Amino acid sequence: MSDFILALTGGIGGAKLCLGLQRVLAPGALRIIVNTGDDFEHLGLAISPDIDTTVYTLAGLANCELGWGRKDETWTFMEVLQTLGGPAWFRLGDGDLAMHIERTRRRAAGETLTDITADLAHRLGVPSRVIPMSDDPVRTVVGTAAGELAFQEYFVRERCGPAVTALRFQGAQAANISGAAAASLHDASLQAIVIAPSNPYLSIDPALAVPGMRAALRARGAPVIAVSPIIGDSAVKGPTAKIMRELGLAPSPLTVLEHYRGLIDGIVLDERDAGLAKHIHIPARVCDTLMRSLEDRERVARAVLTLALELRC
Ligand code: FO1
Repeated sequence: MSDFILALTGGIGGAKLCLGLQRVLAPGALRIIVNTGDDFEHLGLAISPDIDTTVYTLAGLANCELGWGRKDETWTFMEVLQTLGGPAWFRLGDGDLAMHIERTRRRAAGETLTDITADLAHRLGVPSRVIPMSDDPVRTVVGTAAGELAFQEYFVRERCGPAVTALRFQGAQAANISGAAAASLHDASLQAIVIAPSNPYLSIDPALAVPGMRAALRARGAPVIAVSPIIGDSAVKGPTAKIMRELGLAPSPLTVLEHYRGLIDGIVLDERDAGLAKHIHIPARVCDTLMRSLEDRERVARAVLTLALELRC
């Protein structure tokens, strides 16, 4: 059995770090547990946005401008759908559509999301294991003053506009950790766990809401390291800081640290927040965490791995 690192991730911010880890680690030495709280059924298709963002990023196929979907995409399907009066608020590119159709076909034939994801990732040349957090449906539901919205209605259709009053993860209590995720978390070759700089409330909490996940993350005593998705009082991308304010939380890496209290052993902060290190009660490492280039992603990955090594000594 070979040593490996396990990452817990959601959308594009987390996928960038996973790519950095994949590039600096030996082939096959990265496994990734991915949020499925964003999954939904649309046009009769099983859509798993965070799984696909992770797979496309690790396969070198991601659309970097959009932050989701495939690069060099064409949009004939959407154009025709719109002409025919179909729902056009959630855009499915022509190439991306094949992913959803194939996943839906295999789900209907009885395959698990875990097996489908592993096979599709392998076929697209991904050397890391991409693992759904659960094979059971868990759906993030966003509470707003005007009532509850399904996650993609809030995120895409309403463009994160409504103020968030609450979040819940429908189905989580009845869900099981996927077999592959549980096996990885209990594997003696697990060296460290990385909580990627994904939205803690939208992307990481759905996985933490699955019964047994928190205990499983601590099961082998491997160091758990988070990378802050907040720099100063802003998120690099997405609504993390906005949601924190709406939930009455100060957007700060210290709030993220507090959120993960009892779960993490170390944190990687951005160099702009170096002054906060003295307020932090666990080992912290500081680096430039902005990940624009491949070199940036490798740099953050190395910072995480260095901290993991220090924590293991
Ligand atoms: N995000 C958008 O902002 N607009 C879209 O039309 C959209 C379509 C889409 C299709 C497939 C897919 O896998 C992801 C897609 N996303 C889209 C991104 C996605 O909804 C969110 O970024 C994630 O759920 C949050 O991590």
